[in-house]
Amino acid sequence: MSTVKIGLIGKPNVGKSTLFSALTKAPVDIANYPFTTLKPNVGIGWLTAKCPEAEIGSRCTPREGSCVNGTRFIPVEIIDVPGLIPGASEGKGMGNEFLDNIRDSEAIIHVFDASGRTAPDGTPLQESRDPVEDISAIENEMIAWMADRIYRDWDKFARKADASSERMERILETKIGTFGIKEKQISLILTKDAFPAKLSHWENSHATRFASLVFRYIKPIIRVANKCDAAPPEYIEKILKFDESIYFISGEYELTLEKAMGASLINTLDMGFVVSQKANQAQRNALEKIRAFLSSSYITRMDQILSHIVRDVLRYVVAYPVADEGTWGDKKGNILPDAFLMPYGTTAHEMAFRVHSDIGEGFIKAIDCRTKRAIGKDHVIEDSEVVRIVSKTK
Ligand SMILES: Nc1nc2c(ncn2[C@@H]2O[C@H](COP(=O)(O)OP(=O)(O)OP(=O)(O)O)[C@@H](O)[C@H]2O)c(=O)[nH]1
Ligand SMILES: [Mg+2]
Repeated sequence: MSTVKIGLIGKPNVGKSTLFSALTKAPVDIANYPFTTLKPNVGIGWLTAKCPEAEIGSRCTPREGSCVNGTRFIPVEIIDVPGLIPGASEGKGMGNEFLDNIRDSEAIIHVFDASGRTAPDGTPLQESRDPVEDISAIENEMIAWMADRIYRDWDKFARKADASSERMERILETKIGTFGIKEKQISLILTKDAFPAKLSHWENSHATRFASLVFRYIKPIIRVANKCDAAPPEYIEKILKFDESIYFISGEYELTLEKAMGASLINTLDMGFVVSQKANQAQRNALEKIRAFLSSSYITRMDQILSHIVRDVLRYVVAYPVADEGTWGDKKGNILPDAFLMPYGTTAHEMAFRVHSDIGEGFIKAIDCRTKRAIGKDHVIEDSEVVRIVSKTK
């Protein structure tokens, strides 16, 4: 099944794996030295959505993910890679080969250390330094990595391409389709700057410009300031001044809460958690400190960041295909078995293809299960829609 993929990148030792572990609940190596992660970690994080089960008065039976107290957990793939350092494109640190593992990620979370306690190569520091200093350098490494992949073997490719009668965006798609970039998206990028009409006239600088536009318009980079629990207020201000859209978090506190939840010391990850009688005084104090910190107005919880990326930045909606508009179940009686993540703009007909290619080909109409009215093939599926597809195929 197709899942949304999100890559986690950043300097070494900034807390990428801590965040990965908290998002996916997977145990991975976390340590206070650079290059703890040597190979990418792939796991599943969970996007939450309000399940429509209450409207039908039955409990749902998800095929994938789960549903807890009316909150549906929908899988999203998260990929944690080793740390990047300035000069990685020239082979410094662990180089940038490992970034090929996040080639088809739709968005990138750039984690940096808000406490400023790590050197550009990730070495822990006693004295702190300006936390915004490395942000652009790391993002330039991402651009250099993609530009290098685009411009690799360019001459041969460009000569062949210029001799063919195909549209430029279609030809470019054959070269950079591995980044998950579609022809339409390439067209958009080509309108954003002046690129030579002949591919053989492209220089390395054009590939670099193209790559930087990919990160601006197609694969957005979301900046996340981690270790805020250890960051002085003046650093938080400095970061906000640099970019007010940055999210502030504490991966360590999030992970501690996850562990407390796993040990049944708290009943929920929400800030209204109740601490169990099992917790000793030290655990109680730690949990209260975390509650106070994560309740600060400038802090965002990690699940909110994930939701923001998938829903607001990538503009996905969640829709529920069912076989029966009365029960909202499938043919076997499973209630709301699937929660599809689909880009906003997906039509009922496209949704039918997502269910099964036969269902798409035999499409007759769809039914909005709330109103029980028929909807046509071009109807754009809205968030939380429950849809029955009527198709010629049985
Ligand atoms: N104070 C504080 N420390 C944190 C936080 N998140 C992670 N750390 C610590 O930072 C260190 C590095 O964490 P990792 O998750 O291994 O960092 P990484 O970015 O994956 O590092 P590499 O794999 O080496 O690139 C560990 O000692 C973590 O415990 C946080 O939110 N606050
Ligand atoms: Mg790591």
